[in-house]
Amino acid sequence: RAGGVFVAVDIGASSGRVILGRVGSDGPSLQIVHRFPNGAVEVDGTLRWDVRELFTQVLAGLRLASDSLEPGERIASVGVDTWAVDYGLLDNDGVLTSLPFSHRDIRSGSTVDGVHSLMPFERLYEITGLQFLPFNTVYQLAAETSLDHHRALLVPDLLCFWLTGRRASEATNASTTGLVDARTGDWAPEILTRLGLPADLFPPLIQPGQRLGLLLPEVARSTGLPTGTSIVAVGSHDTASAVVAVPATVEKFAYISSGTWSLVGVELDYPVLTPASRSANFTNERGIDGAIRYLRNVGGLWLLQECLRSWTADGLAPQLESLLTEAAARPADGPRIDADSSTFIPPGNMPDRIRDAIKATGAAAPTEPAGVVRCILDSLADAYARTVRQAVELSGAEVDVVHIVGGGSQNTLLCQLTADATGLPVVAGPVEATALGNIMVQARAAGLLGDSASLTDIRAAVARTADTTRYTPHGPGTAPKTSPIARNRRV
Ligand code: LFR
Repeated sequence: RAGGVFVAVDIGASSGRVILGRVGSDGPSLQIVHRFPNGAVEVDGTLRWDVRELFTQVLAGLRLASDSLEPGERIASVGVDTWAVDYGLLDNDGVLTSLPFSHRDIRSGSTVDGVHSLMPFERLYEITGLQFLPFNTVYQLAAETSLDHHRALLVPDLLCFWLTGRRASEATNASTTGLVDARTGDWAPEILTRLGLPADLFPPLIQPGQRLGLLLPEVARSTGLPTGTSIVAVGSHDTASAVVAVPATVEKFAYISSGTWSLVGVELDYPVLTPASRSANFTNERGIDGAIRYLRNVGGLWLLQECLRSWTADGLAPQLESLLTEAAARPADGPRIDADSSTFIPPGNMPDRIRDAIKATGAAAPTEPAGVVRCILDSLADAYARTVRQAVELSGAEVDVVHIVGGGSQNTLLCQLTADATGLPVVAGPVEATALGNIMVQARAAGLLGDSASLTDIRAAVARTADTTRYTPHGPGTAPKTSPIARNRRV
C-alpha cells in the first residue's frame, strides 16, 4: 500500500508539539517539527490557558511541517489533541469571551456540593460512568456566572474551530465532561436538563476518523498548506490517542499513559457502572471505535515537575538526571504518600506539601531533593500497581503485561519500580504515543491501513516501529493477573 503524510498537533499541559507522521507499509515514523512550552498562566489571580498563544504556536508548527516535506510529499490531513475537560466559551458571534480556566484553578471543587444537590453523584455515575474529579467540566460549568447566549467548545475543538470555521464536539473528549451517557456515547439530556444547562451548549458529536472540514483560506495562506488540506477528528482527548498507540502485541494488557497526569487502566468493550466501580472512582471514558477506557487518574509527573519548578525558583538548579540517579540509589522502603490525593492538584510549593504529607504518615520527611524524588516515584509506582489491581478486579479483564507510554516511559527508575510493584513485566514506550495515536487514526481514515483495520491492527503497526524497553519485575508485586470475575462478563 502507498504511504501518507499526516500532521499531529499534540498539546499537553506542560508542552506542545507539532509532528509530521509518515505512515508506510512498515509502520509509522515521526518527525517533530515544532515544540513549545505550555502551562497555565495567572490572570487576575485565576489560572487560565493562553489558547490564543497556543493557536499561534499551532500555526507556526503547521508552517514548519509544510516546510519540512520532502519533494513529492503532501500533507493528507491534520489532527488535534490536547488535555481534556477544559473549555472556552464563545458569544453569539463565535468570539471567545475570555481565556479558558485551567482545571487546576482553585474554583475547581467549589461547586461540587451544589451540583450534587441537583443531581446526586450516584445518579451522575450511573449515567456517565465518569470518575469524580473536582474539575470535571460539569463542575466547572456550574461556576460560570451566566451561560445564556454562550456556546462551549472543549480546547481541541476550539483550536479546530479556529482552523476550519466548523464547530463539533469530538466524542472521546466529550466523554470527560460529565455530560455524556456512557451507554449511548451521546450527550445526556437528563443531566443537561437537571443542571439547567442549555441543550445546545456544546455542538453535536463527531467521531474520531470523521472529516471535520478544510483549513480556512487565511489559515492555509499563513501556514503554506494547500487550501484543500483536511482536518480530521482524532481522539482529541490526548489520553484516548495515547491508548490507541499502546504497542500491545497481546490482548491482555494494562496501560499507563504517564505524563503530567498518569492514566492507569484497561480497555474494555463495555462500561462498568457498578457501585464498586463508583467507590473505587474508576472512569469509563470513550476510546476509538466505541472502546471504553476504564481507568483512573493518578497524580502523575506533575508532582515531580512542580518540585523541579520550586527547586529552580529557590536557586537549587536541580538536574533531573542526577536526581534520578541519586534517587535510584536510595533504599526501597522509603516513605510513601498518596499520589492520588486531590490536595496535590493545585500548583505551588510542592516539596513542602510532599514533606507535610510524609510527616502526616508518621514517617520522617527526607531533607534532600533526591529523597523527595524517590518518595514521588515509589508512591506513583505503588499507585500504579494498586490501580492495575483494582481495574482487573472491578472489570474482570486479565492483564499479562503493563505498557507505560508517554514521557514517564523514559523514566527508567519509575518503570522498574512499576514492574516491581505490580509483579508484571513492563513495556515502556513509545514516548510520543499520543502523537502516534493521533496520526494512526488519520492514516486509517485515509484508507492506508485497509478498510477494516481494528485497534489491534493499529497497535500491531505501531509495535513494528515503536522504540520500547522491557522491565522484568523483581519480587512478586501486588497485582493479580486475573480477577474472580470471568473475562468479558458484562458488569
Ligand atoms: C491527561 C489528561 C487526563 C485528564 C487531564 C485533565 O493529559 O487529559 O486524561 O483527566 O489531562 O484534562
